[in-house]
Amino acid sequence: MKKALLAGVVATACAAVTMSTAGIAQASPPKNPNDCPNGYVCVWGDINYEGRYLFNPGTDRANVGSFMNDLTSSLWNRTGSQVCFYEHADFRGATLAIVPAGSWLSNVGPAANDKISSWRDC
Ligand SMILES: [Ca+2]
Repeated sequence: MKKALLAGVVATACAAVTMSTAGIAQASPPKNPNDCPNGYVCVWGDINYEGRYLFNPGTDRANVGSFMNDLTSSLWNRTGSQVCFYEHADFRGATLAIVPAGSWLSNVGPAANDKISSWRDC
C-alpha cells in the first residue's frame, strides 16, 4: 500500500518536470489564436504578440496603413527571406529592425517601438 502511494508521488514529480521543461522551451514562436500564417510577416501593436495586429502575405509591404502605422511593438517574420523594417513608407527612413527568415521579436525595443511603417526582404 505504501509502495503504491510512493509510485504515485514519483509519477506526479515526473509530470511536473515535464511541464517545467515545456515552459522553458519558450524560445518557440507564439502559438495562439492570432497565430501568424506560414509565408506571412505579422506585426502586433503590443509586445509579446498582443493587441492589434496585421498579418501580411509575402515579404513586402510598402505601407502598413493607418491601422498599424507607427504602432508595431512585436513581430514575426514567417517568410523564407530576411526582412528589414523601415521607419517610413516605401522603405524609407531608418532601418529599424533586420529579422532573419523565420525569426521573431517579442519586443522590437525602444529604438524601433511604434515607428515601423514598411518592410521588405533585404
Ligand atoms: Ca513610421
